[in-house]
Amino acid sequence: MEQHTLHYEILNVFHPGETGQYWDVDVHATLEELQQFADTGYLIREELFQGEALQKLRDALDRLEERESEGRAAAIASKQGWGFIPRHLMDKDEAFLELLKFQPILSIVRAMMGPLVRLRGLSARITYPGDDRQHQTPWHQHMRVVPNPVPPWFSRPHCVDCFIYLDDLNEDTGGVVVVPGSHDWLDKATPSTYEPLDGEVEIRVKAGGAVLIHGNLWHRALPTLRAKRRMLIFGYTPTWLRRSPHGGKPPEDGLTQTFLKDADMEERMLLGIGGYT
Ligand SMILES: O=C(O)CCC(=O)C(=O)O
Ligand SMILES: [Fe+2]
Repeated sequence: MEQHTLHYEILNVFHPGETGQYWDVDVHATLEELQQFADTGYLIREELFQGEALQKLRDALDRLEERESEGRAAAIASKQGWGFIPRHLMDKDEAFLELLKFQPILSIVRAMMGPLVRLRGLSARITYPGDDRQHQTPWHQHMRVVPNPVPPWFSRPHCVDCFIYLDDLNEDTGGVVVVPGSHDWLDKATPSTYEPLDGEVEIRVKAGGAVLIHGNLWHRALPTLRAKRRMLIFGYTPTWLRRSPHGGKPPEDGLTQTFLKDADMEERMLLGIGGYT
């Protein structure tokens, strides 16, 4: 993997020399790949997790699925829906908390949005095979706050969402479909359908592969027809955006609470504390 180093300085900090003024980011991508990500709104990473690392994530998610079996039962019972979406994963298993600073993702996030970023959420999506396309998603985007018309000083929300697939995407599990460039369409809403759109691209990666998207890229997940499909969704935004509204409050005795007691400035920032003045 070709890498390059980015040097950032945060201007006008209160105390020159303070931690967080200078950042060196070893970016796990080429300049061409970053440009392509900016233009199309997505970037594919094959084999991000392999062997034991992949198995560890699968095991952690399988354990969580067992513990939250009521959510699973409800998802299987519903004939139409997105599937089972467990939330707040970093509070629920060390295997997920360990990914807080996973550089192959975080370095790209920082190359696209600057060094001051936070985790918006880490959730999973598990879909189960069933007749009649029971688990699929309509076209959607993730930052649903854009007004029409767009006023001159509107803060356009940027977000990098990283989909990590723990099973192969294929005919049986269902690929993910995107419309390249649609993250820049600020004056249009996604149609609330499951139908193909002009210019769409279907992406299939093998287990352990990832797809990074701008949070407002138009996308949909194809139906899971014949085999269970597991994936993780990491979302990162600038530090000054709020966490995802989905899934309610994190568990009070979650792992991140203990972790925060000894966390350094960067870790606190990634978990949503500080990072701006
Ligand atoms: O399952 C996928 O491939 C994408 C899921 C998705 O878009 C979502 O949960 O927001
Ligand atoms: Fe989505």
